[in-house]
Amino acid sequence: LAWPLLAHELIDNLNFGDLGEKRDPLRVMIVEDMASLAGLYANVLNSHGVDALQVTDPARVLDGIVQFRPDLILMDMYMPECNGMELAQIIRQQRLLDGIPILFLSVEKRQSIQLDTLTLGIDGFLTKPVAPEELVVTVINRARRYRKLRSYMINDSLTGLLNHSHLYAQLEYEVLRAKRDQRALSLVMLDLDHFKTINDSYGHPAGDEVLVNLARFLKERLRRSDLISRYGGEEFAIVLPGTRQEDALRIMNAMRQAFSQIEQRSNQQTFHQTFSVGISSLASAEDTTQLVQQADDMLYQAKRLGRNRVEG
Ligand code: GH3
Ligand code: MG
Ligand code: MG
Ligand code: MG
Ligand code: MG
Repeated sequence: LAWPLLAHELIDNLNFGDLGEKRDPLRVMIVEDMASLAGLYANVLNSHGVDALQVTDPARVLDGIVQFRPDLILMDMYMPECNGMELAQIIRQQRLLDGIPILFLSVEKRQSIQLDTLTLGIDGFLTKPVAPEELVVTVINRARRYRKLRSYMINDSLTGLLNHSHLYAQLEYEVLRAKRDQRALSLVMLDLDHFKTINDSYGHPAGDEVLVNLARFLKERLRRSDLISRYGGEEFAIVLPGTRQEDALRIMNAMRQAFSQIEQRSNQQTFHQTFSVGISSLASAEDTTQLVQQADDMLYQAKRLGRNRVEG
């Protein structure tokens, strides 16, 4: 199968819409049982700078979404093992995937059926055979809009880390997955020590800068699969999938020590900032609620025992 690539001016312009996409290309998941068709869509999207993941097994869709973090899902409506409508409804029920655009691609031409799918929360309908220009323009526009909105929904505006509510939704998902796969998982609660005095001594903007520095420090040192969030004002939560309690303790102790040695700067003055950490792990917690409670308790313990320490 080959698709003629038409060098349409409009489509070429789409490629330069957003420089950020050069570093972090838009991601589209293609759910289509016919591998040759999926490959065709993937090729045309790839040639316009879009990263496309082909999924032919519907059972792999949910995990695939969480790992690949698509900006849009392009889905076949009729697949032998699974009805696209049912799959779309399952996706719509996941809080973690709130608002992700789902476009159907189908030979279905009956308007009444297309309307039914829209009523059930599908964002749009492309009728096969679709012109490559229509596919590219529709997909890129939708994906781009969702990426922008999603960032407002899930990220903290000061640090760019995940916000509290998204971290919690992710944590619930990761806990279920870790239990299913019998894998380890640790949760870290981190709180800056005597942070109020930093604001009082150097001013609120200096405090903000410490928060941004810590966020960068955490991002640099942790793995891509770790979930880092600003959980509250000067409190951070980190989910370490696949990490056992003793390893989490070792990792966080090394980070605590390294961070405490960094010279923080504000105008002409320099100072040091420390943090305290509480850690819990799935080995000793039943569910998300217990995990959070135990990490909180351990953080409280770390504060009580003098701060600048890790407990778990
Ligand atoms: P402890 O070691 O017990 O945690 O002491 P603390 O001073 O860090 O804790 P406390 O809860 O008393 O005060 C937290 C401070 O964090 C107070 C608040 O002004 C500051 N804070 C919270 N959010 C922000 C923020 O976004 N920017 C700045 N600059 N400060 C913040
Ligand atoms: Mg099909
Ligand atoms: Mg406090
Ligand atoms: Mg504090
Ligand atoms: Mg606090």
